[in-house]
Amino acid sequence: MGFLQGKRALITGIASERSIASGIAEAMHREGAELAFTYLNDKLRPRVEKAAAALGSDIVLPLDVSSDEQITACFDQLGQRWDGFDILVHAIAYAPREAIEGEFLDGLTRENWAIAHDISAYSLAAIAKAARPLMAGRNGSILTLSYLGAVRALQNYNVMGVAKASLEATVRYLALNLGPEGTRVNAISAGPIKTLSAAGISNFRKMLGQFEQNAPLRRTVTIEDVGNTAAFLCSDLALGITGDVVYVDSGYNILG
Ligand code: 0WD
Repeated sequence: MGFLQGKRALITGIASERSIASGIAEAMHREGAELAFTYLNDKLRPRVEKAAAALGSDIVLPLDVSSDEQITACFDQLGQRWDGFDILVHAIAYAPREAIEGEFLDGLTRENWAIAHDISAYSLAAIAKAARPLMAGRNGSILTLSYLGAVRALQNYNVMGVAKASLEATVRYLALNLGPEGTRVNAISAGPIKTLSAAGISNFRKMLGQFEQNAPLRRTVTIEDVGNTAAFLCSDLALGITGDVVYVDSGYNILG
């Protein structure tokens, strides 16, 4: 029997089969969780429906986190299928491309800053708030994805690093707020993985090579590595862990 048997999980952020969210969904399914999915727009819908069907799910809901109406509607609709659920996976981030190439100040505008923080950090708190009534009192677990640029100044990551710092702080405040009702909130800080989002970061290939040569484990991480840690963190094996950022990065973050 899998260690997520009897758990229900809502997975956001699938854009392709290479998405980190796809690796997470796969691992959670393997461990026995029942899944539901969201998709960003009509273009991505068929892909997410296909992924859902392959993992035995027919709950596929629209969710663009820039829309308050869609956030409300998503959890209303989920509540019609499930009287409650246990796991919420937030694998969503976005910054305008000109903000994540070149130097920090090159792409700095009030608008780029606002968009990066809105989609990449505020959205976690917003969906946690909307999910709260369905998740309370059942050892629930909320999980988001961060990156080392939250705590180190990394070339090109720019405003996304600032948004990830906000995301990690949001994890701590949500953990404090939701802990008394049994809901845990954590982040995985993943090493670089070639996904659609990552392709938008300039010099990403160079970064991957540099990572592989220097990380203590001398290898890049996979969506399976992240998926397995995500499944553990959202299971009752991790009931003592909340407000934390767990690094799944071949040890890269310990380097001086
Ligand atoms: O190296 C990497 N790939 C790392 C990614 C290292 C460490 C962390 N992460 C994070 C990302 O910052 C993100 O938070 O992992 C999370 C998932 O990213 P991913 O799997 O690398 O990227 P991708 O497969 O592109 O999925 C992210 C998805 C979007 O994809 P596109 O390519 O269409 O932007 O986030 C979704 C969308 O599906 N997304 C939204 N969902 C709802 N509402 C929105 C939105 N407004 N914007 C983007």
